[in-house]
Amino acid sequence: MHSPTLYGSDYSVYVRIVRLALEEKRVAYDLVPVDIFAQGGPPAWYRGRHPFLRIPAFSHAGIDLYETGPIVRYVDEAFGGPPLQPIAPGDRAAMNQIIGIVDSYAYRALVWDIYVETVSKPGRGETTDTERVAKAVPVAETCLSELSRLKRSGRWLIGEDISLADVYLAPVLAYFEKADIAGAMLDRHPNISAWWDAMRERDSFIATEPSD
Ligand SMILES: N[C@@H](CCC(=O)N[C@@H](CS)C(=O)NCC(=O)O)C(=O)O
Repeated sequence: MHSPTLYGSDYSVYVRIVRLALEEKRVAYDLVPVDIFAQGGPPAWYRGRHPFLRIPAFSHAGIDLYETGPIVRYVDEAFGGPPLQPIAPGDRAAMNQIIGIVDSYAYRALVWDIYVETVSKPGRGETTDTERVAKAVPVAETCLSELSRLKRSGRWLIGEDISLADVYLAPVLAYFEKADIAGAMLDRHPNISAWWDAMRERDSFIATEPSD
């Protein structure tokens, strides 16, 4: 079977989610660089891969996909290796609920509103939008307390087996933890802090570290 091709950049949270899934499944893949934030936009051909101009896009054996949710579920189902989705309906629903929290609330609040505003923008000499940060903090608190409540006992979010829930949350926390306020917020949720310590040591996580 041919290796899949992933289009995107290693700095992207969503590209890293797919890369983590591929690494966990031990699937070799080609990463075709697409910088979605390049001046002047991504290359014109990329619109054919992703009409909404987001990263990632994905291709394998004549199947062309965009949107991380279908991509990682395809990766899990089309390749061998350890399953990344639990079988029991309740467990699978809990996994999908965590994915929904990351997609709908955590990505925006923890990455764009807190990390970008308080770490990347000052790093580039730009001014932090403090109102945006202030609005995001309670959303981030709710995300962390809900993740903490939903986390099952065991090493990973849905128990003893790593799943797509872990793969979704890790790249978001990798940015969020760089913000000054993150440490105290994570300390209030020891089960999420312990999970984060384990995730950071995972081979897949180390292998997908952004290049800068
Ligand atoms: N719903 C998309 C979201 C992907 C997404 O937002 N990717 C970001 C990079 S992490 C992006 O392409 N942003 C470009 C932009 O917002 O213009 C998915 O699940 O794949």
